[in-house]
Amino acid sequence: MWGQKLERGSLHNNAEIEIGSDISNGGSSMILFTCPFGLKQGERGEGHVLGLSKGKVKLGQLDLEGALIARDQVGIQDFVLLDAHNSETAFLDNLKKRFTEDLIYTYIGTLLISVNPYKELDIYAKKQMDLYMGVNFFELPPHIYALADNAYHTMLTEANNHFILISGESGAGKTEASKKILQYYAVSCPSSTLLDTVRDRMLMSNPVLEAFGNAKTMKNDNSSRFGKYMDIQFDSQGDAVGGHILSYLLEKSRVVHQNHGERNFHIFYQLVEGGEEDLLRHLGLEKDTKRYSYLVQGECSNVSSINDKNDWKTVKNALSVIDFDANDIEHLFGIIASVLHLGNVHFDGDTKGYATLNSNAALRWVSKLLGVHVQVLHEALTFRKIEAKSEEVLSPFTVDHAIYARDALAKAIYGRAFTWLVNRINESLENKDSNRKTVIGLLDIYGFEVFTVNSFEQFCINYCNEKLQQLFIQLTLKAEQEEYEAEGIGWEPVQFFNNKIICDLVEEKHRGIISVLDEECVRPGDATDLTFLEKLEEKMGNHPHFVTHKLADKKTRKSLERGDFRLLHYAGEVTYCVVGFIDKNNDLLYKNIKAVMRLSKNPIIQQCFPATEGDSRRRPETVATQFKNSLLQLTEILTAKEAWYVRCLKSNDNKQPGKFDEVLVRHQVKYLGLMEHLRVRRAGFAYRRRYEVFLQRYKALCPATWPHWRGVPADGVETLVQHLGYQSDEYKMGRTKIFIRYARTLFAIEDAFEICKHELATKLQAKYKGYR
Ligand code: AOV
Ligand code: MG
Repeated sequence: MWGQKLERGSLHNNAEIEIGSDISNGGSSMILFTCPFGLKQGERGEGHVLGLSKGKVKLGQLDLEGALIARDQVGIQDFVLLDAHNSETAFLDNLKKRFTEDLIYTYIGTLLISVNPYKELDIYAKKQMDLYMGVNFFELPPHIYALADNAYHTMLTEANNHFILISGESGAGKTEASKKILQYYAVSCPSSTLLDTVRDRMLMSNPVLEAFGNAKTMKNDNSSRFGKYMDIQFDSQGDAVGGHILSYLLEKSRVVHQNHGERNFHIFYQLVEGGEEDLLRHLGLEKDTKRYSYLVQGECSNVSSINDKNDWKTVKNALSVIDFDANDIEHLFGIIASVLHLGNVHFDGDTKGYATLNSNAALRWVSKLLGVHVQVLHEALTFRKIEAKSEEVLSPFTVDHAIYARDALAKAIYGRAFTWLVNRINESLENKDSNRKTVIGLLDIYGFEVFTVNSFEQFCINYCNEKLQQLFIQLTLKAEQEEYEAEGIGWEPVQFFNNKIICDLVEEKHRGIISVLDEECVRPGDATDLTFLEKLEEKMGNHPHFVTHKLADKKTRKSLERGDFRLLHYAGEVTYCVVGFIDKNNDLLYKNIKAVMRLSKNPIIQQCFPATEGDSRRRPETVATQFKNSLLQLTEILTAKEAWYVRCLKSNDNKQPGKFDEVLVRHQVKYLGLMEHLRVRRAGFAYRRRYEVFLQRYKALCPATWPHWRGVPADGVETLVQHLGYQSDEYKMGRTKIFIRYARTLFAIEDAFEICKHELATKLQAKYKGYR
């Protein structure tokens, strides 16, 4: 019955509609309908119906397999169906119209657009999950669950790997989207008691990683300060059986410095505000965030949208689900507290300007919590060990140097503890069973961000976003169009802005910004942030996406300082201040400080500073180069999988519920390339399969191709689709593949296939009934 369009009235006005099985009212604000949800048993109704779904419905004299689903009729649910498809204004009107009715999701084919509502919507309950489970993509109103479900079922039928790329700028809703998807899998997939543990752990890994890796920024009260890629592993029955997380470049500098209006990582406030008295006493902490230098710089420890006390309880509970015992927890929080105490270690200058400790109390706590001797620690923070010939000489630090060493240690401890935590979570999610598994990968990274002052961290984050935009372009705009050409399908190319030029500017070997930075980092002598800038000016001088004070024309020059460089990113201009680039890229920790940490009695610190480290004479890779390589690996991981996209849009800059800032949204629609994507989608084909594969799957639907087709597969496919009555605009025959234009055509054939399979099975059962 799928695809039969029952027009308003064709339900026989006043027909009896009886909800047969346990189909509940969708109950959500996004399903606006006159029929038939919302009707109680025996009530009369009428309506506009487009599709059929699970369950049984009795309609007048008709018995239908499936519930009738009325679609929400606010705007257009899929931009592919938008009449004025070339008009950006029409595109925005549609988004806005839907957003105003709390319909935050809209499709472009199978790509999901999500507009951040900045308010809780009642669309994520269990009943909505049930509603979307196993339903064809376009039968229900757009939803993140529909995308999650479709990826899941495709993975099961095709037995291959998938990933969901969630992108959008800071505060657009990526992390929320990724949580919804994870919850969907955890709640909706089949379960067994054993697997329930894995699922709980997967769900609980979120609050833990958010506590340690998210923080309030000017853009987002819960901003991800690390990149996260999570594989959810499924067995062949579709059970979620395990997971694995890869984390990318944590913004460690936040541990020791926060800009005005921003906070340190959530966990510090949670511990201080929420920690039990005994625990705090044990850690030497006072219940007052203002007491800690590392927590007060942003002058905003309290945030109205955040309840640190409650979050503390959630995190503690989550840690226990992930299998942390009391010892682990003691050691982990010992580390967190030690960082706070370290921040309170202050130095004075003696008569020669050398650093001396102005009080020992904070240092004693650090020493106690990390299990290193206080004197050894003291020496490591105020002296540098220099190896001269066979001798070791102690050279005293100036106050600035000592502060630098202290902060470097705090960052190293926190950063390494974070990595340890991710590894530990991975151990608890590991599926030891070697059965064949397929995965769905979820990518949730830090979004593009522009602050008043942008530094090395924003440079890395925005570069990462360039890379993901490039991947999106590669997979959807470039590869798609190239395939039509290769297959000889008549095609009018769609023009788009390719940001490869910016990726190259940043990452190209020997020529890109990262290479120039690395060279300055190893150059002996007088390399500084400013000489780095000069080198950039020499090399990038006339690049269309690069400008500095010196290179700019008169008008632009006014907006640039001497120590700035500006990149014209795909998502807009960002001015970076070079101060700190060399230092942050080197990320050095003095050798003797490392040596001290290796003596630690805290077992987590022991793992974070292994004895083997530092033996190698090779210079460690710089931060930017490591990051670049990890993104390269990520791209490889992703391109080996089938892609799904969630594009998150920020509705306004003030986190205001229900406000749709048209200028802001238009800008995002533009730079994300959504109009170009729509053009390719509309002119293109939703589905393609190699002739052999297509024929093999559907041959039972046509007598001429069943059970064997004795000819060229392409001819078999042609015969098959002719038999099915495909119209000429519905498909095209390429060199090696059939291209099907509409997803609904595909769904119809899939449904027919299911019925056919069922009938065959029934026939076979009937035939062999007597033989059992
Ligand atoms: P992000 O992950 O894209 O930013 P988040 O997912 O953290 O952004 O979303 C920011 C805030 O917007 C959340 O804390 C919620 O208050 C709100 N929000 C987002 N999505 C929804 C939704 N579907 N329903 C209700 N509220 C929502 V960043 O990590 O900063 O790049 O770096
Ligand atoms: Mg996030």
